[in-house]
Amino acid sequence: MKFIHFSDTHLGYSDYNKIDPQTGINQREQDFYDAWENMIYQIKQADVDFVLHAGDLFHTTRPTNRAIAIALEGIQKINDAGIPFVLISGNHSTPKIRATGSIFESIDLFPNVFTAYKSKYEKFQIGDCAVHCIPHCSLSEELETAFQQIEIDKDNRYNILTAHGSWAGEKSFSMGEFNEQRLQDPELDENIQFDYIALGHYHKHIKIKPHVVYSGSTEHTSFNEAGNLTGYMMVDLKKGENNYFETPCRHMIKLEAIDCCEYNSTQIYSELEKLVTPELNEALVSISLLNVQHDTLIKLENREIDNIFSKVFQLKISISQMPAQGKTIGKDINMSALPVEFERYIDEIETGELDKDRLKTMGLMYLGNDD
Ligand SMILES: [Mn+2]
Repeated sequence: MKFIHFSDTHLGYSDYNKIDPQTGINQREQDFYDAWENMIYQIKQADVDFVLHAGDLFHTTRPTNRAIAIALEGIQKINDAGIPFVLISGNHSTPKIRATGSIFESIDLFPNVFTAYKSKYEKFQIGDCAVHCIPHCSLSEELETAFQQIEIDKDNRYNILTAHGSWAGEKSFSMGEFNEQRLQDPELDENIQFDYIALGHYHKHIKIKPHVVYSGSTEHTSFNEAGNLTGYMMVDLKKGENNYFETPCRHMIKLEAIDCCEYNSTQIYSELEKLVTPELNEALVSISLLNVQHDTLIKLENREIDNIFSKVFQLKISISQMPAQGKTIGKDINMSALPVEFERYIDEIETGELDKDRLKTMGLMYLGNDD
């Protein structure tokens, strides 16, 4: 008995305003579709008895028509190949109000597809395997009830659990989302022992125990995930083995922060130039400039920095200013923050008889900058 476990495909996610020249779709949105289509291809190539998706199929509870069409197209391919496909809903795809209905009602119409999305425990029989499902539950009481209903099915050779949420324990598997659910370890009850526990929610692949595994996501939804691999688990129940396989995604790279306390703007540009490598091409890149002096900050040009990183897909830059005298705490400033742009502007213009310093002080006061 072999199966693939994957999760957190977040179809419909989109960000930045770059367009895929071939499809005309937002490029990041397309990246997530590519990752999904690649998974469908991998599943079809692999000789597996079934597939598990551990939640967050879609990025939102009300996905767009396009995200739905792409999801259905993939699911149909697996369905038509005769491979049973189990999907549970995650916190990103569970409506807060039940009357909204769920897209999973439609997905469930495929004969080889089994979905758990009703805020309750469900069990599916696939070959000689019982698949116990805990989807995202809207209420904590529902989650509690779901856990109470878990019972090992002794008539089956294998028992698998799939659940979506952050696994309780010493280490935190939180995504920092307000509606995430905490999963207790059902094996603390000595009558319960699974052959494999397929988890979704945490976007980084991790084995909590040899048989308790987050597959991780197939793309990255935030810079907190920079450097994480993307991929899926191949589980062989008969051999008692499970292995992680990496899949391609758009690279996301967090560069080491630069301490700029002794640099002027030209020196900062040349430090940034040193960081440019071919690895950054078409990647999502983030960089922090620390301790930038106030006068330097005013002179830094977005355009200049963009030119240095002209080959990256998207640059996220965060700048913290050198703490002013008598102050101990620096403050994160966005480069295009209004007060900074305002000061930059005043420096550039001819003010005639007007006092530039007074203009700045008053302007910043009106803009709500208490510096
Ligand atoms: Mn997720």
